[in-house]
Amino acid sequence: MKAAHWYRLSAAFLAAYGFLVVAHNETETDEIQDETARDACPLRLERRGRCEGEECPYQVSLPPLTLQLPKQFSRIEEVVKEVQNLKEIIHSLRKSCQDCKLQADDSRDPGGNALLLPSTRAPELAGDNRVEELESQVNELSSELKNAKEEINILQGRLEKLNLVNMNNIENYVDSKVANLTFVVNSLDGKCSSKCPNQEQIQSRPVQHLIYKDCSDYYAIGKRSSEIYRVTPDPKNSSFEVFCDMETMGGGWTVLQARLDGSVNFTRTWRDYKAGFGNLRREFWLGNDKIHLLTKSKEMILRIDLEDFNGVKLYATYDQFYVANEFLKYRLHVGNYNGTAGDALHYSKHYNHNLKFFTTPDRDNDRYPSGNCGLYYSSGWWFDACLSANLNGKYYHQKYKGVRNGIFWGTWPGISDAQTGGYKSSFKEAKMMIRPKHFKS
Ligand SMILES: [Ca+2]
Repeated sequence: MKAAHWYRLSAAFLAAYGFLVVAHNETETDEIQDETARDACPLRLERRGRCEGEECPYQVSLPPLTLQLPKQFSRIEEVVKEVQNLKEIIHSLRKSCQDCKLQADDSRDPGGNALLLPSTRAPELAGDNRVEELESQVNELSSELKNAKEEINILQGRLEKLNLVNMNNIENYVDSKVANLTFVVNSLDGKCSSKCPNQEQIQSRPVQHLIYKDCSDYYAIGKRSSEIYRVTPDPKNSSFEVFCDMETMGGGWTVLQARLDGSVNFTRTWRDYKAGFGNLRREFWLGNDKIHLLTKSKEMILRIDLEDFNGVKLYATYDQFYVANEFLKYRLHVGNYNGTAGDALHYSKHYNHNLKFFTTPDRDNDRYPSGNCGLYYSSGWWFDACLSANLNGKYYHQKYKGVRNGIFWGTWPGISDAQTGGYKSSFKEAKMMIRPKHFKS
């Protein structure tokens, strides 16, 4: 608007100026030139031509005029051109728009009847309808998008939940299935269908044909001396020797671990704990693979016997005991506690050895993120983060100082009490053994 205003103003002024110049050029000059007078007064009145009676032609000469024009002045021509161009564009657009409308009407009505409608408002109405149609389509699309977004959110939530089904959950599942199957197999043990051989046939069989799965089978055939026996808990795997305790609490116990005198080092590798080490008549760890086979073969209970250096003897039993295979890192499953030594395997929410993996100084499967409990406590055990029990700790012949890496049972009477000089108590003897849950002595 400003540019247009300037243009109009300037054009009017130029026109006036141009006229003056032209008039001046066409004028014949027959007056007397008086240079000094012209210099003295820039505004001059002169007579031009001849007088007719008293009437004479005169002319006024004005001084040269200088006007400051705005800078945009030089762009006026450009602007005018642009305006012209824009006008043409608008015109062509208007035309094409009209064509468009006609085409649209044509396409909607192949007969071209729309063009023949008497009302001149028809194309406009059609346009309005079209807009409404488009609007409703857009609304539809946006609601569909909203639904899609909600679905994406739901799916995202499900995906997050699925992520929680990690290896631990799968292992839990497999373990529980194995435990269930073990229970079913055990309950079927000894139960025969009508096709089974009768008792006479069984009794007439030579004794060497029987498979002794664990010490309770030897007890069942009358063995009463605590000794080394050969067992075959799983016919698909080779047999191996175990020490049987035929005296404690009715006998029939297969011993898994024994500490007596510190003659065997229990700070061992994964391989050692897997295969077993020590002397079956003295101190030893039977071996995780063997423990797995024994506990898989029948539903087992666990008994732990402890004796401290004051001669106090206490015990703990668990009504279920199962150790998973190596693939599942020999995970521990223990049932309900009973006994006198206290339930150190389920000490608290934060110290719970049940369902923990086996850890050795060279294999960290514990729940302590900043290090290896097995390395710190010199042992192979089902560490949590880290322990309330550790029967494979170092054997100390007396009270000791420093890291509590000795044989430990956290619920032992007075074990957590402050000792003079920071001394820690240890155990004189420890023993772990198993027997079938449905053992009959
Ligand atoms: Ca760790």
